Amino acid sequence: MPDPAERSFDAVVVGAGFAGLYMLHRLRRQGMDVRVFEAGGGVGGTWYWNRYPGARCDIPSMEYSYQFSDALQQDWEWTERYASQPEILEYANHVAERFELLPHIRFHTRVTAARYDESERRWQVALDSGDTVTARYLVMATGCLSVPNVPRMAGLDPEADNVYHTGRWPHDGVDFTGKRVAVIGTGSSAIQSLPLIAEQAAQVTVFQRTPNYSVPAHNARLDPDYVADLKSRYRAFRARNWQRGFGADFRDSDRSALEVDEAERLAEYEDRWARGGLAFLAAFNDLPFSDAANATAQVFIRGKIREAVNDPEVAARLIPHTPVGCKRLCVDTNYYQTFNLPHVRLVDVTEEPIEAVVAEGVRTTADTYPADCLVLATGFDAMTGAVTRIDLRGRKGQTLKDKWQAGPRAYLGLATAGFPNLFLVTGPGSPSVLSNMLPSIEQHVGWIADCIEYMQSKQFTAIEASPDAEEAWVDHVNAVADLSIYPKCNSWYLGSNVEGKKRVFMPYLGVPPYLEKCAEVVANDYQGFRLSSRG
Ligand code: N01
Repeated sequence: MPDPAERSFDAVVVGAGFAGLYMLHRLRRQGMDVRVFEAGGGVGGTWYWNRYPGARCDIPSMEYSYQFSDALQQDWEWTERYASQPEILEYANHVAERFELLPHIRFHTRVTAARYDESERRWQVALDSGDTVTARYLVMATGCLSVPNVPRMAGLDPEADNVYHTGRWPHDGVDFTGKRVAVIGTGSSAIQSLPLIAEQAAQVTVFQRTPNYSVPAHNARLDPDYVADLKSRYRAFRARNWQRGFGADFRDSDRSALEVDEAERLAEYEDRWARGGLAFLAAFNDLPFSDAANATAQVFIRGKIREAVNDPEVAARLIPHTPVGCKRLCVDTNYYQTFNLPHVRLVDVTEEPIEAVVAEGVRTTADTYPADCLVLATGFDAMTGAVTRIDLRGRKGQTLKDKWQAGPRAYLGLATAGFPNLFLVTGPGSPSVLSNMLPSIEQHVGWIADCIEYMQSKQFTAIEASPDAEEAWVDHVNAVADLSIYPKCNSWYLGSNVEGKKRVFMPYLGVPPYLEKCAEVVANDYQGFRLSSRG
């Protein structure tokens, strides 16, 4: 990168997923010189990497898209109720081309380190190519679920040709025909991919550590009349829904599960089961907060698992004993039914822990299960992994990894004290994964872009979250989480899926109060932030 103009930017954005693309678009529209660095070979972020069979979104496609351009909203045609990974990736590529973003993105380039230069008030950003660039602002658009969690297992070589992590799936697919496949993990990625892997494979052994609740997707082609109707009022429809967290499909209830009689409660659960999707969780307003209310949903889904799975012993192993929604609820097509197939078996690793991956397959304390290939559906170092793996150093050389050792600390999930001019898109402490990600990304990017515009108009050169505001916000995030069921089981929301990671609830529960707080901060001249113009 010899050209000096290629070394100095107004802003550097890390990641070319939906957050990075829109950040680039917004800042360019504000006349800024921006460069995006992306480790992958194309745009799309999570949808670029997660190409496993059956990968699709669990938010209805009509609400999983940008709202910033009416023309884009009207032009783009989704084909299914839940969009498949290839279609979402096509959409990301379309956006990148349509808004002429590609020339400003450098692919196959990983940001390895970044250091805040206090005298210059600029970030020095190191790339794996060996180059260093500088920028006034550094935006981490690195995604909440982007760093694969690879389990530590004796004999496991994650780079081996016959080992596939769902979050790093080969671009030309994997042919499992006639193969014996071991699948480790039973989260959303396994639940989506297992039925399709089982269609091809000669034998599948699923290694389960914790069972998960899953509701049917009932995916289908979109009815053109339904699409036309929505599009005729799309802007208002989306504007209203994005403030409700998960959108219209969720159909939030204002009733407690405990204030209705059993017949009414069952009818509600049956109706939501029949319609499918995450809306099951919104059947009653106290499912995320009351153990007793949540227990009614648990009993209902356990009954559905027993109905779906022929062998009662297998069904018993597949039945979770955690609150519904405490781990992210899964959405499936024939997941439980797949265990009725004669060539699919379930191994509970709490009964017989995995000892090693061996040449013949997977060895547990009880047996060796033959396998020609291994699917690691073991999830991600969620919410913080992508940020802390970069050697980020703020004021006085403090590293973010050290600062977040005891759990992430961020003000509104947007910024973190000690790291001026660094912004996080959907960082810890924002609703992010507990909302429809696309509108949340748009809200964060809009907030950051407006903030930068404000700084420029007032000739400020640095903005930093104040430690007091940050501490108060982190306390509030934890206090709200403690009122809910979320801390009651181990999940990636708490980082407890990753060995050695501090157990702290990371997202913020509550989209409407979050939006209000963000607006209030701006209305009060960036309350809780320190802005300065020295330098
Ligand atoms: O990851 P996960 P995922 N030995 O962490 C198990 C989104 N997503 O990729 O629960 C044995 O949920 C682990 O066990 P445990 C969505 O938000 C969305 O499936 O930690 N097992 C668990 O069963 C989702 O929630 C979509 O005890 C081990 C599994 O691996 C998130 O991404 C589709 C293990 C990991 O499940 C992550 O989903 C896909 C070990 N050492 C993903 N280590 C949709 O939109 C881990 N496990 C529908």
